[in-house]
Amino acid sequence: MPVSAAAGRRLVALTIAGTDSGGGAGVAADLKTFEAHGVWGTCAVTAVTAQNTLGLQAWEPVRPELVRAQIESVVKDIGVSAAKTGMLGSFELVEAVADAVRDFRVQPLVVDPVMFSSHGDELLAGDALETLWLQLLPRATVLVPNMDEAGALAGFPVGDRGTMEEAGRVLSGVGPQVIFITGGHLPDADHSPDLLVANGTMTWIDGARIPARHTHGTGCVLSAAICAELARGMDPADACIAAKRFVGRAIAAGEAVGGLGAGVGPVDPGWGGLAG
Ligand code: PXL
Repeated sequence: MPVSAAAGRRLVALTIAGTDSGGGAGVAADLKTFEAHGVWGTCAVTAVTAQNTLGLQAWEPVRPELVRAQIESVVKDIGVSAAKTGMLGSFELVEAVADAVRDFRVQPLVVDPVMFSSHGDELLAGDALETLWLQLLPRATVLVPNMDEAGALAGFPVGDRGTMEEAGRVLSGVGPQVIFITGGHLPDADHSPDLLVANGTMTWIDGARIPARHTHGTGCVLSAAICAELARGMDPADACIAAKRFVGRAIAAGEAVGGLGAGVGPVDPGWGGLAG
């Protein structure tokens, strides 16, 4: 297992996210991804969802004070090498998480601006966007929106390479060091390019499109893999590229077992991993 040279301890990543009872997304996906990278996973649960491969049946937020308490418990005793945020649900939770990240100096930070579940259910209230923009995005080391999330944040529809680049320009003004906009929904049968905005430069990171039906958890595994690589000391832009490769393997592994349940099955971050 990788150890921190300074402290002689295992590296630690923190996910601040919601649970998925089906184990495919959210905290479960994040902890499995951390483990696959040889990084000790810790969590601050923001919301609990009743969910399976068919959809989201119910969810409830955790009280903001309890979310802050979880972050404080981990930071003050165990220490955090890198953290990520996922489902935050409400503007009260976005605010509580942004405050805790500031107060407990949680850095580097990956922000996955989760807005909808794979089945299209709302996981972030519409009135939370402004708080996300004003309070959390400026604290992000890496911001990882998909095309819909990039559009919601930038304020115009994002549907092709041109609008992805436009959104990249708008979002880079808000503070994240690196922005990685995933192009999984681009109309291209063979390729799945993502846009990396880093150091004032835009780079298209090409990748083969993996024909897959079971893609639940893809975004969570991507942002968790970036977080794990940051915990291991990788440069943020390189971490995005490494995480994209990791997710490709996770999608292929999820597909190989033909999916769990009767609906859209999860990707599998336990495909063999990068531990050690
Ligand atoms: O992939 C976004 C996401 C994040 N967090 C939770 C989820 C989902 C998608 O379904 O359920 C808890």
